Amino acid sequence: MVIEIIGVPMDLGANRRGTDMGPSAIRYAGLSKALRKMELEVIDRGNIEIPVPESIKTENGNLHFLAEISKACEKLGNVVGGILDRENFPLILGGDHSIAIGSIMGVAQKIPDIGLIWFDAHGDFNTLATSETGNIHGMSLAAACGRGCSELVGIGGFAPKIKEKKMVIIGVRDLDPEEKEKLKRSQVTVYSMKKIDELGIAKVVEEAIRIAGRDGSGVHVSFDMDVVDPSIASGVGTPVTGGLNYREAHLALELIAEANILKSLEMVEVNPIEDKGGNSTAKLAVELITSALGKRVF
Ligand code: Z70
Ligand code: MN
Ligand code: MN
Ligand code: MN
Repeated sequence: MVIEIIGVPMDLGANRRGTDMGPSAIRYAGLSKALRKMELEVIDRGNIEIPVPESIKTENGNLHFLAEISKACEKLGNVVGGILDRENFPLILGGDHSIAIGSIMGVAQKIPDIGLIWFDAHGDFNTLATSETGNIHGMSLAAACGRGCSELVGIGGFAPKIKEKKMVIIGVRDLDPEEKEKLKRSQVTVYSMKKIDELGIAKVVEEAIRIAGRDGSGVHVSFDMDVVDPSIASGVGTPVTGGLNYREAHLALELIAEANILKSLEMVEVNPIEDKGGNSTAKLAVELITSALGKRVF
């Protein structure tokens, strides 16, 4: 398998700087070397060009940096589509989670009926009407469902990108009040941390694979590093206590690898500025990527 890496140094969708350095941090943590050690062929396509926030003069007041994010997502979607056309595997490095709109555009364009497994402490299910921040990284899953403003929803010229019935969120523990109600009324399947405590991560992931992977069309995994507990992943934009532990995070991705359903993967929200342990969060991201791509102990 040929892995094509594409970095998206995006922080326009979040309220603090630093996730723009995520792709560098993950590369610096030894990503290519780790993948080549697994005998995977790696092509690094560099980064999508993203404007620097301080250089943007007129900013959309309600949806922060809407025009810039939409444009970047469209570009990313086309790059991801190209990777799939070459029958290679897209590995997308974020960047804040707004980039998922672009990743999903690319994958859904090429693989109709793709499923989605979304690891996150958050729901990212806001729209302008429910968001308390105006930050687009809190709206990207909703946009993929066809919910929200037309600029985001219509990226790539089609909507919804994926049917809600084939979407699963794992690890949620921080939802805004209206976001929660909207998610409850949707057809997205949500496994909160409470559910993981009750059922165990293996059972949860097994169910997620069944739901998102039904019909055999494969899944895109969007992995927000803040799903992992901040005690081992401090370098994220929005840490929330009570997340996945080290083995739960690995096992989840190991089970997905074993199921042979993964069509593309993105790792987002690594913020090396916030990291309390050197570059430890990016190092963990590299490890998790190797698990998702089939690294086996035994
Ligand atoms: C909040 C919002 C969010 C990630 C924070 C936070 C959303 N619900 N997403 N960090 N990855 O602003 O909408
Ligand atoms: Mn997120
Ligand atoms: Mn999050
Ligand atoms: Mn909030």
